[in-house]
Amino acid sequence: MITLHGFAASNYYNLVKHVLIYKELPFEENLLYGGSAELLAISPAGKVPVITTDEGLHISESSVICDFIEETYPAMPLYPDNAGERAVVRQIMKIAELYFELPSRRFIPYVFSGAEIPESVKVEVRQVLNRGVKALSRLCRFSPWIVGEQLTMADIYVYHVNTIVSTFGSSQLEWDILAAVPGMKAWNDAMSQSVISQKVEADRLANKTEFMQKVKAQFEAANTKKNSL
Ligand SMILES: N[C@@H](CCC(=O)N[C@@H](CS)C(=O)NCC(=O)O)C(=O)O
Repeated sequence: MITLHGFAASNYYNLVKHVLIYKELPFEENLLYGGSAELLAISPAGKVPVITTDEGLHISESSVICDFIEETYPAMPLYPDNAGERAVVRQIMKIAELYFELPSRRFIPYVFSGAEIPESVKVEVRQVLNRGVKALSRLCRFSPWIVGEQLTMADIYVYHVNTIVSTFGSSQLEWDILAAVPGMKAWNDAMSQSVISQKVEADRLANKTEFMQKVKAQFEAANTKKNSL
């Protein structure tokens, strides 16, 4: 049975969990946070999620895990048969990661520490997000799924990317970023209604308080260290 390591407040963890549930694969969850020695032993970059396979192989990086799951468990496919169409799905996932997820994440340390976000950072993040908005507007169809009639890995991936875009990007820039991509907002709302999304969201909420305590402890430890230098 696959073991999924990480914590439910992580959107990267949740997208892999969503894929596992969608494919009806049995898996167990192992609660691990960033910075732990146990995580570093199985994740080269010390990031979650990580999965441990039946053979005892540890795999990190969410998009790599998604590909591994698809290749190993091809039933209930999440990629199209056609190689060109598969490339479009992966292109959307990559663009969402580079131009939606990562710029929005730039705000996280400021939000968690309560520090003011410098205007220069906001300008830079807005520029990158704008690129993402334009690229995704050109690529996504939302009819009804991102690439058309088949629900694909891109639907699951972008849906969980969007939690970070809304929570950090939109709120800090006072810009409804999802609404800037034609069709995305309605599709995102539909995705959020699925039984799987609701289960993943319930688990995320259940983990939120403990996760925030960990974050607070990390910031306090960093401040103590800074003050003692
Ligand atoms: N590129 C990685 C990013 C994963 C990532 O950033 N995970 C965060 C949680 S959402 C993490 O592990 N943070 C802990 C840390 O940075 O120490 C992926 O796609 O899996």
